Amino acid sequence: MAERWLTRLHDGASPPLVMGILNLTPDSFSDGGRHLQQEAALTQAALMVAEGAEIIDLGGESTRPGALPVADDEQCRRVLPTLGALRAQLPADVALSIDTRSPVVARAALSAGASIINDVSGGRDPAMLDLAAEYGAALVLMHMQGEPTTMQTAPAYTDVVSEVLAYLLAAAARAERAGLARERIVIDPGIGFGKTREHNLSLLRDLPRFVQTGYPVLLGTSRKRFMGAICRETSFTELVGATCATTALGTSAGVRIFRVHDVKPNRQALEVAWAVRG
Ligand code: HH2
Repeated sequence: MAERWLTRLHDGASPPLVMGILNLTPDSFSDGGRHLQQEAALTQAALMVAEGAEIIDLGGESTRPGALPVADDEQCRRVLPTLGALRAQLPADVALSIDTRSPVVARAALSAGASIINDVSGGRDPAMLDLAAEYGAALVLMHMQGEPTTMQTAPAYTDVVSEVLAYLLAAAARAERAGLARERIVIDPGIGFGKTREHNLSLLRDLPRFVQTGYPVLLGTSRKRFMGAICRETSFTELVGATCATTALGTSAGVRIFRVHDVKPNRQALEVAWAVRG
């Protein structure tokens, strides 16, 4: 367990980690098109690291509700040059993560210097699990009901928390059977991925059940629409305070990684919540 972020992830005496979001897409829901020029992407990544992000998560495919899949070669075209430049420029202890459902894209990213695969399909493609094991990469397994194109049409569960938990435990067991070390597996309930507002709130309320699995938990609520509905805010970029509320709650519950667009305010929220937790 050589990497610093991984040691910290499992060190109960260290505060949670921040994963800064770098979407290299024209159409992401809150920051689409903002980092298409490599210069802008590098500047944003450097800012997030200066503000306290230990991980940068690069993505070339939006998975917002209604989004269509993006071909592997197009994802690679969007992500690889910036990933390579970041690996050359950023300190070695800043980890790079690739947000993709494609094992082809993930393999290219690992070869270019990424060490984490963030798979919002939760390892549906067994080749992703084999790939993570082959590279000794960390793997984020996120729960999603359905596909981005249709997932918000009519999400339905009998017991959302139990079903999401069971799905993630089964995915993690498959990853371990594929040969991935347990300490490199991270689970994520997938806030907003095939879930109504009530489903999202139930998952947030029951985060301790995810923490009790023993796998480190990642939470991704940043600027998400269900919070805008709660606080009557229509502009995504105005949801920083709302995101920080969930970061504080998640810290109290034992979440270990927060995937956010706005690093500094979320780091403040988690540090204060961490200090209170004692
Ligand atoms: N949410 C998004 C994308 N990737 N990965 C994980 N592990 N958890 C999440 O909650 C998560 C994720 C969606 O947010 P964003 O990247 O801001 O938007 P888009 O998918 O439109 O690029």
